[in-house]
Parts: sequence; structure tokens; C-alpha cells
Amino acid sequence: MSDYQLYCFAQSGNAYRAALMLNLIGAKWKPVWIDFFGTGVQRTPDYRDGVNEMGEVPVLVDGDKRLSQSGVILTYLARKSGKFRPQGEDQELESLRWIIFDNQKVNGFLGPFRFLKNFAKPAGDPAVVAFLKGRIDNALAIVNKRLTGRDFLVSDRPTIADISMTAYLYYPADEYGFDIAKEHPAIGAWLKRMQALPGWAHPYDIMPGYPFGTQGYRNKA
Ligand SMILES: N[C@@H](CCC(=O)N[C@@H](CS)C(=O)NCC(=O)O)C(=O)O
Repeated sequence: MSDYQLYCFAQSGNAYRAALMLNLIGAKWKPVWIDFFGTGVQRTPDYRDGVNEMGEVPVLVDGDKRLSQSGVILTYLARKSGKFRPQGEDQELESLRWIIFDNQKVNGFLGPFRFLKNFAKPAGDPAVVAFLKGRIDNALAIVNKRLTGRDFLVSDRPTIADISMTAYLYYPADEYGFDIAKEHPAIGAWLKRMQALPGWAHPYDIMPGYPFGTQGYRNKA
């Protein structure tokens, strides 16, 4: 029996943070597929009243507990498992600082950018897409500088800040039209270090929704 349920879908980097953490801590979990692009169930009153008033994915269910916001889910799972937990107040604050920067400026722009390029109908206005690309280049350069000469974002070992920051960075380069790992080599090397962790898996392999419009997986992990 699964210990956790995760409301998610394969294209969601926000949900991937939680799915990856569950995998990395060796938790038993099962996905609840959200047909985000089809029925759009996340916009219904039932979803907002019964699952998440914010109308968002991911949502983690652990018994009677129901959590949303990936940063909250990561914090909860790190405290519960003792894994990937920042140590001491300084690391906790530093981790929170990078998680907020990630949510707002890194994946906060990469998510809508990728959505407008790949999934939106009609496709995104080129001026909006170009604006987002400028913000993304700036934010990724900051992360690349941070990772130059260090292995992980806040400590000499991976923490939830690293897991959060990977959210959209493993999706294929052709979905972005540029190669994040190649353009930002310190990010590229860090992504390989994260990928080497036991339990790591690609978003398309652990969350349902691939190929697009189905409930399938790319290669079921
Ligand atoms: N900060 C949130 C972002 C969650 C989020 O925006 N999820 C997207 C799916 S990738 C969503 O549900 N969007 C619905 C909406 O914004 O209306 C988190 O980290 O969990």
C-alpha cells in the first residue's frame, strides 16, 4: 500500500519537485493524475473546495494531511524523513531563500515560458515569450554563478533547495528551444550530480501524462 498520494501530471515541473523527493527518500507513493490540459479539473469548484483552494498542482496527501506548495511539501518530507534537510538555522534560511528565488524567478518563468511554447492554444504572444526568455537567462546565470565552484546550492550535500531548483531543468531542450545544461555549464554539471542520486528519475518516467494528452509514462521507472 502507498503511504502517500501525489496529485500531479508529467508536464508539471512544480509537481516533479515533490515526485522526485518522494523517490529520493524511498517513499511508497502513488500519483493521482490531473488532466490539466484536458478537462482542467484544477479549475473546478470541487477541486478548489475539496483538494486545493489555490487551484494548483502538486498536492500531497499523507493520511489526514493534505499539503500544497512544493516548497511546503519538500519541507514536510525532509522533516519527516530526515533526508535532504538543511542543517541548522543558517542552512534552513539559505535553503528557503533559494526555494523562493526558484519559485519566483527561475522555474516561475521557465514554467510559463515552456507552457506558451508547447501547450498553449493559441501559442504565446512572441513579445511575451521574448520577455520571459530575458528573465530566464538572467535567473539561470545567477544560479550558474552560485553553482560555480560548489557542488550543491546551500551545503556540501544536496538539500531540498537543490531538489526544488531541478523542477523544470530536466525537460527536453527542444521544449525550450535552447539547451540549459550546455549554456550554463555549472548547472549542467550539478544536474548530473543530482541525476546520480539513488532513486533519481525523470519526470516523464514517474508522473502520468506522457505522451501529451494520455495517462501514460515514457518508460515506467
Ligand atoms: N508555487 C507553486 C506553483 C504551483 C503551480 O503553479 N502549479 C501549476 C501546474 S505546473 C498549476 O497548478 N497552475 C494552475 C494555475 O496557476 O491556475 C508550487 O511550487 O507548488
